[in-house]
Amino acid sequence: MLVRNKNIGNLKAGYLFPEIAKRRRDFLAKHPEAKIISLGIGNTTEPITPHIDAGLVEGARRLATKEGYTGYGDEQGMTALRERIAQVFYNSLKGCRTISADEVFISDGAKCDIGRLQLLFGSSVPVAVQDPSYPVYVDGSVLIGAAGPWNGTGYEGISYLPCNAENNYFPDLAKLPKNSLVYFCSPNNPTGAVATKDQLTALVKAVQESGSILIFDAAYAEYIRSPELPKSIFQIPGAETCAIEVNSFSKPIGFTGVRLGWTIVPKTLVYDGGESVNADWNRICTTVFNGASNIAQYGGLAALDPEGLKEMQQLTDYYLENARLIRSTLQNLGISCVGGDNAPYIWAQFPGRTSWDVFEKILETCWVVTTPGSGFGPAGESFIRFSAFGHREDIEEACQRLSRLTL
Ligand code: PGU
Repeated sequence: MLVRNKNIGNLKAGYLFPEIAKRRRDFLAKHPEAKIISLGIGNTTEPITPHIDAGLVEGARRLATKEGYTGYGDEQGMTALRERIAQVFYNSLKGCRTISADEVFISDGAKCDIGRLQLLFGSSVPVAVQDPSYPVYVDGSVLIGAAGPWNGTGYEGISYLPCNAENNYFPDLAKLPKNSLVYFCSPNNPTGAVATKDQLTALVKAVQESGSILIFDAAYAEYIRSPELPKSIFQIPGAETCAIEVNSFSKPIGFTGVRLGWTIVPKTLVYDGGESVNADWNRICTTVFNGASNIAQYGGLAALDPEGLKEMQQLTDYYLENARLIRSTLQNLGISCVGGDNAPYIWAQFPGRTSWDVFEKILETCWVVTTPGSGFGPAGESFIRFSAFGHREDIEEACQRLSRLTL
């Protein structure tokens, strides 16, 4: 018989969000009367806005015409979309290094690209992550064999860089391992913290000095409202020689189900031997990816029109208002929390309690699903993440229920 890939066996448990969905199902089986509200997975809830929807519809309609039909497209994405992303999200940003269209690779989402990016570095690269962090960085590293097995407190081969109230949710950069792959997410999932220009400048310097490469996840960049906070790592000088940026249309325009993202790999980024990372990424994309859906890409193009950008702003404002409501409810209860002002997540601390214990308590007494902080890494223990994605009336109802929470 064929033996199992031992890397899969090294994963300690199921992926976090299906595990939460299972607990919700188990609770509902016992309490079928419960009207559960989810502030758990960061899944968008509001309809796609009219101008962007028209772009999708037009993309689909084209396919039904002889002139407009297209089959496989370029694996890297439509040139017009690559150009537009470079222009709108980078070249019009203050202090951003100029990004050219051939440094933009269109994808079916940031999660998928984070998984594929690991093919660039293989199984022997040391990995550093913010702790807590989006689970795909660590679980993906285990799957490719760069990390694992679990040693009781973390996976072998992963440097967990704690981010907590003591360090203002920014890690101690002296702990970066040499020649490693460093994952960094800002605005952060799960803490909602956003790194300042000075912090990102220090990060880029530390990554350069340690001979490492940074994978910067900017999936929530469009939630930044404070103008002095960088939206892209390429606003930091030097990032073009040490960083890759992954990004997505999921959270700014509700394309979580449509699936569209992009990755920036600068042509100035090289390995130790001088080989081009951009050329290798092109090779990987052309080999194990066949391009994002052409319909989705027309939707993406519409999102980058002035009208689409206005809709993007309105949609992200809506979720940020949800975040404000949740945060003030928690603060009124005396719960210490961060995030929610430039990010759609609130990170709340419950000292002396385990995350799963608090998760169960909130589910049982408020019928609200959350995400246990320990699912994002060892430093997440005793925290709960509240997601601001939800219909306003559900958020208001959840806040009312949470305001009666006693622990
Ligand atoms: N990057 C970060 C930091 C994310 O939080 C998420 C989604 C993604 C990437 C995925 O982006 P796509 O472009 O849609 O692939 N995080 C959500 C959803 C859970 C999941 O497993 O992706 C969350 O609740 O954390």
